[in-house]
Amino acid sequence: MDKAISICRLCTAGCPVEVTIEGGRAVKVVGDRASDDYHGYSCSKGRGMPELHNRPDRLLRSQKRRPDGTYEPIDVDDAIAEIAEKVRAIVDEHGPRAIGAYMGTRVGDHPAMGQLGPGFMLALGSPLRFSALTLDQPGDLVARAFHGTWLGGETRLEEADTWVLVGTNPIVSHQYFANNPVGRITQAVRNGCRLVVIDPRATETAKHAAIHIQPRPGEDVTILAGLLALLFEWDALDHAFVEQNVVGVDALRAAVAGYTPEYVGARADVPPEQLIAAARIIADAKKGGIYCGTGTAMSNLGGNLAYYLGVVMHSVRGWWAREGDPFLRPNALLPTRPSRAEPQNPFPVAGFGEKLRVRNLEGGIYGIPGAAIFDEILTPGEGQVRALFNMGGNPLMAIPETARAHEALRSLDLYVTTDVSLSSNARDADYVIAVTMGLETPALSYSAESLTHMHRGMGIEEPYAHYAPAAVDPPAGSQLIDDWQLYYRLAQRLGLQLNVITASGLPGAWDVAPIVHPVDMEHEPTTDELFEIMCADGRVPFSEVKRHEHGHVFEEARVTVGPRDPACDQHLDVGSAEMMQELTDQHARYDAAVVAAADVAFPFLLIPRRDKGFVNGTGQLVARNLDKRSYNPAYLHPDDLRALGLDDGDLVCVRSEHGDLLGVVGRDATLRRGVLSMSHGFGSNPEDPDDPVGRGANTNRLLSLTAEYDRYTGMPRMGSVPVSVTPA
Ligand SMILES: Nc1nc2c(c(=O)[nH]1)N[C@H]1C(S)=C(S)[C@@H](COP(=O)(O)OP(=O)(O)OC[C@H]3O[C@@H](n4cnc5c(=O)[nH]c(N)nc54)[C@H](O)[C@@H]3O)O[C@H]1N2
Ligand SMILES: Nc1nc2c(c(=O)[nH]1)N[C@H]1C(S)=C(S)[C@@H](COP(=O)(O)OP(=O)(O)OC[C@H]3O[C@@H](n4cnc5c(=O)[nH]c(N)nc54)[C@H](O)[C@@H]3O)O[C@H]1N2
Ligand code: SF4
Ligand SMILES: [Mo]
Repeated sequence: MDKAISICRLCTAGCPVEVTIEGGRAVKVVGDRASDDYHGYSCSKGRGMPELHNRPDRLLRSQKRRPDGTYEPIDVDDAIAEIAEKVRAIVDEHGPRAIGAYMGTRVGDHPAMGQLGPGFMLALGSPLRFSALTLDQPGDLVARAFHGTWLGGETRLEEADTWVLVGTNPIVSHQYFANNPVGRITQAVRNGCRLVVIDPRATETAKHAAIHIQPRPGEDVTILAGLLALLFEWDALDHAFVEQNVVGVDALRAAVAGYTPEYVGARADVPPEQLIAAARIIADAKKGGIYCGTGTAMSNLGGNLAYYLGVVMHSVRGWWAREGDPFLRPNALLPTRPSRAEPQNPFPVAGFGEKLRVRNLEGGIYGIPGAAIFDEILTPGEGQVRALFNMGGNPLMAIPETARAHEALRSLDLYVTTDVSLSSNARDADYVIAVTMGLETPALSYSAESLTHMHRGMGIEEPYAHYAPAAVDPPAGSQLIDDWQLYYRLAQRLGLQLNVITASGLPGAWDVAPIVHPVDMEHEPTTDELFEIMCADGRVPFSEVKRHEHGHVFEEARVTVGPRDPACDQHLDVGSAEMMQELTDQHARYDAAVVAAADVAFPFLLIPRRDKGFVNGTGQLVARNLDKRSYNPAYLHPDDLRALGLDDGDLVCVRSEHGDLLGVVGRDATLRRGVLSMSHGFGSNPEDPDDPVGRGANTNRLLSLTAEYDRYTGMPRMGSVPVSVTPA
């Protein structure tokens, strides 16, 4: 029995793990106790990696679709040769824009893939990299565009007097406080930090809250505006900070004025005293923070305004890190960013990206709207997308309107995906390239760092870095490649030059000149050689990182927030005209009678949640989760179950205005009544019969891409969706 150290890459927490190996296969995974920064932390998903790697339906060879829809194994280099020929023919006839890519979450598994996948599209000359981020929390970036950026970054949880968590459950999701959220939150609370949690469910995180507001879903803007209104009423602004760094205060004061505790209480269905008590905690906190999550984003068309009010709260309370404070997320493998106690102006959200052919959408700081992908495929005319590369995502199931997704994917001249099983999504592909899984490839704590700009939860708070060689061999008899090798070999055949880009800013925000390193296109590099290039401009030499088997916090790479540049004349904007208009409109549009009428036909509100046992659609059929199930229950409050005459495990039909699904009921006493809480990424390929117990149900069948959507990112309503529930 051997042991090896590796990194779990199932989520962006990237926990170091100790793998027990028998006969070349992983048999046990636990958190690595010798780790500097994680101290042995891991979660049940990470510990389930052996089962995932050794899954009985593991794809051992690449597959090609036959005309009758079945698949036959194909040698991977033959597959790549055929794909290259098809790409060449499509580009020759229709130009590079006819080739699209969809960037999903599994790109993060393999840092080299994060470089060479997008690099392939860049080299091809196609701008159409549809991004899963635009169906996630694009509001986080959009909000910072409207607000501007505090170059000093934020405060550490451990130093905060309060933290406000809106529609996020980090103890399960790890999207914030990633290196052991439960331990860090427990300790912070013990040290006097008072959490305010806003969530229709009494989550694992809410259990640690001083105040848990359990509102009607979809009212985060209402509640945040209400909290800000109280701060104005009590004059609880950090005047010194505001004076020097902030503009737009009067506009903000005017726009939130109508959000009184009584109004908020009635609209969000929460006790006004609770709102006042939460505002008290915020008003008293000298240091603090606020994070929103997918609950907020899904229910608010991506969450632009809610996330905006979040950063606004930081600014009016002066909660940002000050000169002399630690600079969080300083990077270790990549170059760092400016770290001064000063504001940087708002920057453009869009207006510079690829124009899409549908719904007036366009690329922006958030990337290319994933919500446009099916229309770009199905709409004939110049620029029509005819080939799609799926880079680690699940376009069939993760995007609303599954029937249309299926139609679009199957209509393509060429659909190529990488996968580790013949998943529901893979069953729409012409070529399924069988790839290695995490423990079978070298690991590097790179992905979270490279995503620092994309979401406030990304990046590693400490100057921490970790490299680990492959821990186990690929399964016996398999022919697998790393995801990045597909794009490298395609580029080779097409005569394209790929590059590694180690520093890149956001247009208009961080105009960091890209540092471009050409990749040797003659001799295929190893993954380690690519890592070497990717770390070339980092703060800690790759060779140094490699010396620390268990990962390491590099003290020499620590950064302290520096003084304000005396010449700084920039500001943060808490009163963006566009955001204030939206705030006023949302107040004016609200009509209690309309809400009550909607409740009659569709008495429940569907909301999203993350499952402890799965990461989106990964791991469904390997049910090593806590309940030994491979489906996503349709969770309801026990009183709602009783009223509907339903019990745990019953089959139900869930209907919305846009579609229906067959689901399995789950009992959840932590829910607010009247909500149906379900996770996504489950379900069958539309060609197959529904299998609610075996494969779960796809909530994206209940949603519409066009009924209501954000004008920038195209993100539709994906939470707080009116539905009915009836026994099936
Ligand atoms: N175990 C696990 N971890 C994951 C994932 C996973 O699938 N499983 N997915 C990963 C991904 S891709 C992401 S983006 C992150 C997401 O990370 P989070 O955003 O933290 O996701 P959740 O844990 O679902 O927390 C969302 C919370 O919002 C609540 N909610 C729903 N609707 C509303 C609403 O209208 N208002 C408010 N205030 N709350 C609402 C839900 O009850 C839920 O508790 O997690 C990542 N980590
Ligand atoms: N209704 C609804 N829809 C949502 C959300 C929601 O809350 N509700 N959340 C949204 C969010 S936040 C996100 S981030 C997206 C997620 O969107 P995606 O990234 O598109 O979806 P995933 O399910 O993470 O995709 C994982 C895919 O990778 C395959 N796979 C599994 N393991 C491996 C591996 O080791 N290597 C490779 N190459 N492939 C593998 C799986 O078969 C699957 O097809 O979904 C969004 N969609
Ligand atoms: S928190 Fe994320 S990275 Fe850590 S063990 Fe769990 S799934 Fe893996
Ligand atoms: Mo996500």
